[in-house]
Amino acid sequence: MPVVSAARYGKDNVRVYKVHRDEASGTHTVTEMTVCCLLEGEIERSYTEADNSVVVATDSIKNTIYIKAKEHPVNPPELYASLLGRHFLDTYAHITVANVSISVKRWTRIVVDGKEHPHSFYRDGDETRNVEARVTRDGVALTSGIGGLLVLKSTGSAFHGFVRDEFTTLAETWDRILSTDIDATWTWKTFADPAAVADGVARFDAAWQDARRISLKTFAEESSPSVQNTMYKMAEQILAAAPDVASVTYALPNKHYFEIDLSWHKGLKNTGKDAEVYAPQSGPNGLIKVEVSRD
Ligand code: AZA
Repeated sequence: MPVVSAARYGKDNVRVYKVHRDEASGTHTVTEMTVCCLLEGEIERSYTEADNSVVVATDSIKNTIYIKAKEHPVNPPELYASLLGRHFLDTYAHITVANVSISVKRWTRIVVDGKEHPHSFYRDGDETRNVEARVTRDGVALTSGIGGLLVLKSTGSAFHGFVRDEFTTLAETWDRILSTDIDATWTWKTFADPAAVADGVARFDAAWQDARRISLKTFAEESSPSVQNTMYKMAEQILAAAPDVASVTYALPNKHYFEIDLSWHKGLKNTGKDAEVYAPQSGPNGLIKVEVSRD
């Protein structure tokens, strides 16, 4: 006899923009985010018996995302995700879990003649600030993160001493290009409820800024012996900076730039210390992941 062993449903890709207008200064602050909200609970019979009486329509879930964005601040996204998720538990007795994912885009204020413009912004790269909230009546589990932060260093990276056997063609290198798309997450110790999330809410922006600063500074300044070691050094610094964070993950693609041997053309020197023109690769790429926790 088949059983529904796991089920969740809701609305994905709900795009939301909110403006805050500071009356005194006339300065606007804007937030653009994409929200996914998936519910779990006593909903099996909607799948097995076509009983829609247990279904909060995904259209209603979308409407709720807008209404809660109007009623509450959307910053930090950790708090908005917690309040939004809790609404479904408070409103529908048969819903036991609300999974809320938020991805915030970057609208950075334009500086004109050295002065910050009050209401004009530019899209500052593909980087996003991300939140995953799993809200139950027992607590709020939150994971925050950074995605799509594309970085490159043209030297200061090496990779040698790896296994050499009959499968190996890769040459050891003491100086290579290193490029990756930073995807980092940090998981918070569980909060009792949204009020506990709101209490000390400044921790979320602080951790995001610390994680971003640590990732960029370590990437730039460290003489990297491998992606593995560099990402570990980033993770341990985030754990040190954010005491309420229980674990940190990184997933870093190694975006390869290959040397091109041009010696066939008039003896052009373009390898080793003479390399200047490289071929950026789309794939295959290395993919290195880690989770670092407090012991
Ligand atoms: N880690 C690196 O930093 N570079 C690599 C790897 C690896 O595991 N494999 N090939 N190149």
